[in-house]
Amino acid sequence: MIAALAGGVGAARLLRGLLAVVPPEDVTAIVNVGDDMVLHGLRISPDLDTVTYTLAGAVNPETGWGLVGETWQAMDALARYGGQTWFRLGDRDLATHLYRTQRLAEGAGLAAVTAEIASAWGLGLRMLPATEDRLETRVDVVGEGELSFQEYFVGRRHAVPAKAVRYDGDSAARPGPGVLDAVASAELVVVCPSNPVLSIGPILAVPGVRDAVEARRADAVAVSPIVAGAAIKGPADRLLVELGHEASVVGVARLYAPLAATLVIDTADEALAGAVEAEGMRAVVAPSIMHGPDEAAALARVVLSA
Ligand code: FO1
Repeated sequence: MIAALAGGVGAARLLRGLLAVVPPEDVTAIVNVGDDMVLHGLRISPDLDTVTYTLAGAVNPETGWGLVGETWQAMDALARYGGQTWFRLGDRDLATHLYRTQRLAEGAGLAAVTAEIASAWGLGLRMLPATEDRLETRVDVVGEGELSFQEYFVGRRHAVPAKAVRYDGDSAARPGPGVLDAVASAELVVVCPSNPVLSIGPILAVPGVRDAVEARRADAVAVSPIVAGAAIKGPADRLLVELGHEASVVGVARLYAPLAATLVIDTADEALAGAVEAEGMRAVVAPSIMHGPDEAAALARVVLSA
């Protein structure tokens, strides 16, 4: 079994590649919930939904989130009242949040509800929330103070400088059902190409998870989310610099060396392979930008053979 630490878009694309080369039931995705939010009274889990929709082939390919071919009647009707339409919830996407909210209100756990939603989309992999407890990524923005993740990411289009990130609730959060077992029993642990601070960080911040992953270091492979000093999508490069790290595969290696023995870096960073190895990780050089399913499957094969 492969246990993959996953955030949003980049992770979903690699997972799609993994599912093309191994049986889905051999894959367990441990997914970030630090982006989760309650809005309109609804429980919204963006990374769980991005993984679900992408693997179901239903994600909006332009944005990497939400459903393809969406309509926006509810948002338009909400605008009439001056309601909150800054966070775009399509009409069919709303059904996911309505269902999740209702099931949680009935006492179901987020892991159980996630499994019901994944099954309804015909997915065979296991998707585990990193925790079922409250854990909220918060970004301290220069001149504005602390924002919730979505206020930073969507509200400000992450175009504001961050001076700190914290994971509110982390000390009290417990690993979600199956998380520690999956990491301990996996043949391979994969750190997907997600934002190290905003997506992988909140997973590792759950007490017990970082230790569990570090214990599997020899069987862990990370894929760099930074290529030629830039993030493929999102603010990872700028944020790393703002927080005092280096926005390069070497900077990623400094963060990931305790977690994984191997770092997959893009061919554009081949010249930095030696510097990555100087940080204590084995560097594997391979094309790592996944425009489509074929490239995702090829990268998955590299990860599996690394
Ligand atoms: N991202 C945006 O940039 N704008 C949005 O209006 C937006 C709405 C949205 C609704 C549901 C959902 O699951 C994700 C949504 N996202 C939106 C993406 C989301 O902010 C990010 O996917 C993650 O939280 C970061 O990976």
